[in-house]
Amino acid sequence: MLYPILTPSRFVSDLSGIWDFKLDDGTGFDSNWAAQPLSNPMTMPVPASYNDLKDGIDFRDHYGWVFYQRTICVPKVVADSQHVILRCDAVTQAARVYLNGELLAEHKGGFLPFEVNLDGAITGGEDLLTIAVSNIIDYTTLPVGGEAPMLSSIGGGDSAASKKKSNNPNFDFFNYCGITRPVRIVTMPKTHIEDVTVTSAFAGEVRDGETAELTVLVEANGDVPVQVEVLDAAGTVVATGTAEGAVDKALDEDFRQYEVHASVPDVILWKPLDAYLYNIRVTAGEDVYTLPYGVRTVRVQGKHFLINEQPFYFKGYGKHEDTFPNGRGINLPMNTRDISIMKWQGANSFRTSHYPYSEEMMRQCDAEGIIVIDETTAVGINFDFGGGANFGGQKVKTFDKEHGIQTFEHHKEVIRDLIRRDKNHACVVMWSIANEPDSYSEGAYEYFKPLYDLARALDPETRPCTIASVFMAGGPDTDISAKLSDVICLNRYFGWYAGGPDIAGSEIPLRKELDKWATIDKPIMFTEFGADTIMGLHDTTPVMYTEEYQLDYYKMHTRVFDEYPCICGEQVWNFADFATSQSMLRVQGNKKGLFTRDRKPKLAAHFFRERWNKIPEFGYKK
Ligand code: GCB
Repeated sequence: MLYPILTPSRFVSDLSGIWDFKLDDGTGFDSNWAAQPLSNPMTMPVPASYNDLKDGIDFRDHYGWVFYQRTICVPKVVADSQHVILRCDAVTQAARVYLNGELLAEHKGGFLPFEVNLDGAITGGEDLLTIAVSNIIDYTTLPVGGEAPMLSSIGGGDSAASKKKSNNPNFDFFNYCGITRPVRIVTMPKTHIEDVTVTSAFAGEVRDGETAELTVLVEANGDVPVQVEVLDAAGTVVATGTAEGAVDKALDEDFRQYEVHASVPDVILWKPLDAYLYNIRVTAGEDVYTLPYGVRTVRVQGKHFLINEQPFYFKGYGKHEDTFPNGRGINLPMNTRDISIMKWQGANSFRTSHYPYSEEMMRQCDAEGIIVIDETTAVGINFDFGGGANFGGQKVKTFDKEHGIQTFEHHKEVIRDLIRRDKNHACVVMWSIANEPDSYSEGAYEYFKPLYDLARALDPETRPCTIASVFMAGGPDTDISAKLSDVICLNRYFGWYAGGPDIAGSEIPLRKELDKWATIDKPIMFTEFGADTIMGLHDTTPVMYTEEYQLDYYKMHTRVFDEYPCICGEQVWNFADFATSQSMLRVQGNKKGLFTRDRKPKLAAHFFRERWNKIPEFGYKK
């Protein structure tokens, strides 16, 4: 799916601003709120999560639907001559989109874009746009949750509050919701480019100065002449190509697919922390679309993760899109700051734990040379966490046909939509199919094998695939990662959830597990390891939660990593402190950040700054 941009043939109108807003009191759909202006609405910014923007727990933890509303106008002359869509970048967790009271589209899943066709629905006057948003998570949604009566876990008995419905996330981040990323009206010619896919190949060696052979697949909804120009960073056309009619590989019968080849001489490769982007300008009939594109290769060989055929070492973090008061709402200044902090620290990568991040962040990582492991929304596929997914104290197995997880079909959709959105990004080097699923129980292989197959089949670059494997998965004998993942990604908490506060003692099981993984011929990396640390808490004896404990914890781990040639990277948990549901284990959120939520460094941040600035991007492990 194409990112919405202005081009000589496309116009974009950003609907960011203050919208009318109302929490559903249970009558929103029956009384058809979408058909008329909301009565007594609140004000609400779009894009943002709504949760932290008004006071009171009932607002923050509202369960169910909310309604956003505003008017839109598209001049009749435009609506008559152009194809008009509404482009929603992310509405969390589900959306129903209405124009003048008529339901035009529904979308499930809170972190990927969708388009609503407005052709024929625009009146040319003022049109009432309503987006109803649900925050409900259950065993069919990704992320996974359950419904819970409040207070049930602390013996609320039959008090009135205990009967109140609430979300019970089976994951460790606050269920921020709303219209979290931009909503735009986009116009384009009626016969237009629907999608562009670019891949590159090398006849000779993969290095600067060689010729890169680009293949550009263009999907359009009609028979049109298709041309491609490749522009270098200075804007000079360095290669061109023309399609010889549509090829018979259309994804959909209404669409044609065109294949264009262009040879880029004296190529400048895209490299980690040294990005170089070409612009691919596609012209299909009257429509023009320009895509930034970095030329680089990625593959796994033995125990190495190769970028441009050189062994890369991941230095970085698991992150969250989490700031105050935006919640998960897009925060462009903070994204910019985060990338600056990563570079200050000598990091080169992060994982989009635990959902796809904004397209603006992905484009910025392309431009800044930050390496990204791109994760789906599949978090919580593990009933051993209990979360909301286990009901009534009854033990249910994750893949139990009747009562277990029912996410498979949606999981496929998410993989399809994620790859369709992010396939052209140079920054994306690996797909993470899920975070900490139950990868060690009966049914896990049958659930995951088709999903890996799907990702590999859909990705034109066939990037490596992985899951971030949970502690309980044990080693290669029990964890399906060993069979399915191209890179073994370990989330491990030796010295925190297991073995804390005995850091020295925790080194023994850490090494034991690594010894087992080292026997298989695959690269291994840590995608999570960390310790909760309250900024400003210090002690001469490093006890848990102090900055000294976090530092010692990381010193022990990194010393061990340096002794294992098979380890190709370390991504700490977490870049910064972040909001979670309330619980006895969380002090106003998860405090495992190297930085506080407002991005001030803890002691360990300085340790990693020293370490990572000494570790080269390539060739660290021989
Ligand atoms: C994990 C999860 C992550 C949590 C983290 C923690 O294993 O993947 O979402 O936030 O542990 O801090 O407990």
